[in-house]
Amino acid sequence: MPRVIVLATGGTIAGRADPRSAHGYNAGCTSGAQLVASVPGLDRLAELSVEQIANVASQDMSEAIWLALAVRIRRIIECGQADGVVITHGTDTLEETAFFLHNVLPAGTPVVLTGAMRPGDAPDADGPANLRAAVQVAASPLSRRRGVLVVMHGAIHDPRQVVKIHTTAAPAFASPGGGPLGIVNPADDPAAIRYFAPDPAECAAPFALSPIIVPLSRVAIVYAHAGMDAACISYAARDGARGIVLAGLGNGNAPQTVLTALVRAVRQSVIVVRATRVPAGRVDRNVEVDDDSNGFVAAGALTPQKARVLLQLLIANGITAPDAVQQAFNAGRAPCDSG
Ligand code: DAS
Repeated sequence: MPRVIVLATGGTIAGRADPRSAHGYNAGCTSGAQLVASVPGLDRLAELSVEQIANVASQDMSEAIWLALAVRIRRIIECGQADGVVITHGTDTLEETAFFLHNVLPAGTPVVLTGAMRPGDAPDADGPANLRAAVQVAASPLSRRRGVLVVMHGAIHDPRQVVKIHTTAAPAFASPGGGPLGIVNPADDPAAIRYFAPDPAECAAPFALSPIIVPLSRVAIVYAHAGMDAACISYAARDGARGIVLAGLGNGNAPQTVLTALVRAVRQSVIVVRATRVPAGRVDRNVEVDDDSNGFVAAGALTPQKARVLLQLLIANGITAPDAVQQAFNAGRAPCDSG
């Protein structure tokens, strides 16, 4: 039987209803062991063990918990303690944790994050099905060399693509850039998982963990809107931000006064990355903004929240030259020689 270690961190999947309202609940109430015990037949999929890393609602997820997960999973991989890992997690920051781990873990052992949009004691609880699917994916040889994955509502997602797209619906996650990597329990084969494409042959050189100390360098996200002024750029720079990610309009745009303030920040050695508030599509260099002369980086397909994580990791690893930073954003992960 494949060996799967479940690392529990809290979230709605471990939540319990609260009578304060019809849909009220509290995240992070039950343990990972209780979660695993509550899903019938899980022990027929894999030899399971459970560890409680944290028990928080993921709006309270921290860089310290990220590092604890990364260190523990690195050890699981290096010591061959499991064939796959499942992380149960709140849904609010699940995509950011997945993206962080995607950048600091080697790709050989499947690491699957999952959560739930309904607490465990809700009549329409989705956690048990999500946890079962996550164990299936983590235990499958088809998932090897695919590294970190997100499994929610029967879909297998790439951490670089997946985003939470709905505040309450059960199918709350999607990959607008190109769809999921695969599906779990397809109708024609309920016991199977199916990937739509062969595993990537990309370099699996993650960032080194050793230079990463928490808290990571401050990287601010500035949300663009019609009529915005440049005050928030000045605040961020004055607040000690090493990087500023613009959640820009359209193709990563902003009013000219804001772009001028961002150029001033670049001159103060702040790294500026143009991302977008638009839910789908890429931000590429030199379309409406002259990145070459402004010294900006284009986020490519990364959302602002993931661009922030990648920039923090680049800074932690001393990769701050604009060309090297842009190379990492073009790949959506650590440059190949950064491990
Ligand atoms: N607040 C949410 C969180 O813990 C609850 C959830 O959906 O998991 O991220």
